Amino acid sequence: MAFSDDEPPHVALLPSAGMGHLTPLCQQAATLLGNGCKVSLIVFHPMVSSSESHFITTFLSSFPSIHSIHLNVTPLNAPGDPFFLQLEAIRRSPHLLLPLLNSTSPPITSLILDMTLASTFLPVISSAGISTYIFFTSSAAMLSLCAYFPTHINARKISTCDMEIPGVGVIPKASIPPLLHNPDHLFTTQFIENSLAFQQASGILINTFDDLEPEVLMALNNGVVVSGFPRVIPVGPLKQLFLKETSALAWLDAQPERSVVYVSFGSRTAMSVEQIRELGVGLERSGFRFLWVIKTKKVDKEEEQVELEEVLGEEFMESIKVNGSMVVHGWVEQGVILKHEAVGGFVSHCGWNSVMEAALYGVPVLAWPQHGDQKMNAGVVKRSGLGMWVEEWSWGGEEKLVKGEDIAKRVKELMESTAAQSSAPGMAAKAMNAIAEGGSSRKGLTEFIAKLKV
Ligand code: UDP
Ligand code: G50
Repeated sequence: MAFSDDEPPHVALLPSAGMGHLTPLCQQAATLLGNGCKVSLIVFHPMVSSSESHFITTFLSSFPSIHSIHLNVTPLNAPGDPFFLQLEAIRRSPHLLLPLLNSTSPPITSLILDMTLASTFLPVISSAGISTYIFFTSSAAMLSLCAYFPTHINARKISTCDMEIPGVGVIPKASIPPLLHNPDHLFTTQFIENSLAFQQASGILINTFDDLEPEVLMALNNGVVVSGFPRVIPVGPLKQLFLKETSALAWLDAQPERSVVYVSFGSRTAMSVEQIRELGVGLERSGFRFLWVIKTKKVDKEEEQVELEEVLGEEFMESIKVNGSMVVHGWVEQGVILKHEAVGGFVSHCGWNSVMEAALYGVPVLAWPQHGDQKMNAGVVKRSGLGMWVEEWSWGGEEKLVKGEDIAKRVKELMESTAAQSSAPGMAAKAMNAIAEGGSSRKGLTEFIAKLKV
């Protein structure tokens, strides 16, 4: 993009903890750089997982003109989810960031802020005369829930019933992120504070596109969900970064087209050992070859990695060899896998980035949400035709075990259903249109960048 005067806008991006937040903010950073902006990335230390530190190192070396601003946060010495603790530590550090922003040259004119940091950072940054945009890393469906939640709580006083979002519809209680059922939980308090802070933002960028969530985006932007809500700018699907060789690539190359089921539950979801075993039984019984990424630890830095044999048993490991499938313990470059023509289905926890990657590459999804916002995202998968969702399957640490037989039946359905197999590639075509010249997401991005100059 050409700018009217000499200086391009200088945009800083502020991601939150976890790959699900880091990935889209860095993808957005790369896109802004490619469109002529000067870009700075704020990087917090120490990081929670090795995936995050490895990702940042690779990202910064791939884009040497992106300037990084390092910020040391004081880790909280408390028990609990390490990602939430890191989030809390970051939320407490706007006063450390401000002097760094003020000392950059050329000065930072705009900041793109992860939604989970809105309420503590937005007032401080805005008071310094920097225009602030929110980046919402989940679905527009989840954004509508977030936007309407303070009104819902005020009207009802409790958050334990179904929720009717104006212009969107009724969200069953079971789909509301479990922590939000407790109005006194810190997560809920922050969720409400962040939602209210969005009102002060210059706009909200989101990794989705018009054809994937048309009604919700319209309701948000017509002021039906919350009147006077800032403009929501869909910019997805985001640009995929370093699509390089992975350990599974040679194996995938040897598989027939659309024959493989890819199975992954994201960067931070560890299932119970019993459920992992049952999933193994199901995948085997489906009769399809599978590429299964297993996580046995929430944080990959933790010591005492369990051996896969210990979890799955020697017999199962042996049968994988016979069946010709592949199991990876740890990390794969997911974009490479979903892009590969051998992959014909994706059993996914529905972290929003994974859903968008499936949409981009036209891989039908069998949604098996596990935590947080994932049921809201699974709803998008089902409504849009990107895939299917068995709503009664267990989630959120429920004791209920989903049996292998049931899993096998659904995997077969996913791989053999003509509807699923044709509708997902259709969605990929719409995704590509959205980011092509003249497409809805491309227009949104262009308008956003033009405003950065004003
Ligand atoms: N990811 C990956 N390899 C893995 C697991 C995850 O490349 O083994 C990437 C995935 O492609 C996505 C991000 O990490 O871009 C995870 O974000 P998502 O929102 O899907 O789920 P989360 O991990 O936050 O639950
Ligand atoms: C992770 C999680 C639970 C959860 C969510 C997660 C979301 C996303 C939206 O991403 O709902 C969101 C989260 C926090 C916030 C504002 C918006 O303060 O484990 O519900």
